Amino acid sequence: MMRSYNKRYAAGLLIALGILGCMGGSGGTDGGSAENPGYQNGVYTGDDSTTGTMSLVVEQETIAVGQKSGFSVLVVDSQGQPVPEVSVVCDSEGGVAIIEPSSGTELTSASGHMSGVIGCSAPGSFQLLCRLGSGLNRRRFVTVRCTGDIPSGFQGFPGAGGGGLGGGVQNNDDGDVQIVEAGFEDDGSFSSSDVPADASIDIVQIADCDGNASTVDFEPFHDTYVNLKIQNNLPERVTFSYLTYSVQVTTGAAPFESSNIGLTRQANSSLDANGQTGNLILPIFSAYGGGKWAGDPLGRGEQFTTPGLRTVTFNLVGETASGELVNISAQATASFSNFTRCSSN
Ligand SMILES: [Ca+2]
Ligand SMILES: [Ca+2]
Repeated sequence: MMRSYNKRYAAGLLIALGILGCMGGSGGTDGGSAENPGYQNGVYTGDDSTTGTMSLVVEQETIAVGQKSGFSVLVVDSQGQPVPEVSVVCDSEGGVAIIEPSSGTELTSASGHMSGVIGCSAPGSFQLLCRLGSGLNRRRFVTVRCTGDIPSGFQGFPGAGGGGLGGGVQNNDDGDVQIVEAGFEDDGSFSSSDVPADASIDIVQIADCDGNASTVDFEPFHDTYVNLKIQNNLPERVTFSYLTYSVQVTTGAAPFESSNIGLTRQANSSLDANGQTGNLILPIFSAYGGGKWAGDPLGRGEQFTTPGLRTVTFNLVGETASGELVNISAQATASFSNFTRCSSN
């Protein structure tokens, strides 16, 4: 007998903008200037070379289907001051509607805020994403859990926007074995077993961080790992044997399908019965030749060459102590770009 469990988790992935900053170039800042590096002629032009911060907060991250919640975005510059009149663009997966602003776009107020209202139109876990307009590379994700059944007669939220991030497959909350969180480790640090909130995947290694050819200072650049938090609600032990993933590396091409990534050497590949949770951390993308690759750079691999948001689908296979197949899946979206992780030394 074969039993298949399927749960998609739209991971709640946040981008910690403040850590991306790198004061690149030689002598670009003199340290004594009152000029904020995020501004030019008084206009905010913050980018990856400055350390402005954007935050996204949803008043209620768990919302009953048919109900609404407020959300707000705050944009501050590298000195912690609010940034007014900057364009914020928000979008969502299909089960979350953006009721206000229905266009998804609004300017920040004098206090650096943009606020709005979302509503749940279907049960499941769905991402809300807000980014800065004007080509500023700032994005934040929040996962919204929509609970309960669709109320009879509920017609959705007429006139609302959102839904542009894609389908957002509905939850299967009765899944006996499930992936409850999914995220990425891309900066080489595995400081905790928590699924990281940072969804930034660096695809270009800078060869000379300080711009001085006489010193050797490559940008820190690491393989990318997935971090899956898994829960086993069955009354028997589950042991996982391999993971596969698929991701569209090249726009317009077929998605890259990985080989089986074995778990046999992973100490944590088994979960005890009755609710035990654990994290699986496995390498998925390789740092090679200054670039980032899905699969094997020297074999069947494909390099990420264009920046953008990509959703990675994971499939985890194992079996129960009594020999039943367990097959669970999850998706997580990340921003792939040439992030700057040079340290200012
Ligand atoms: Ca150098
Ligand atoms: Ca980089």
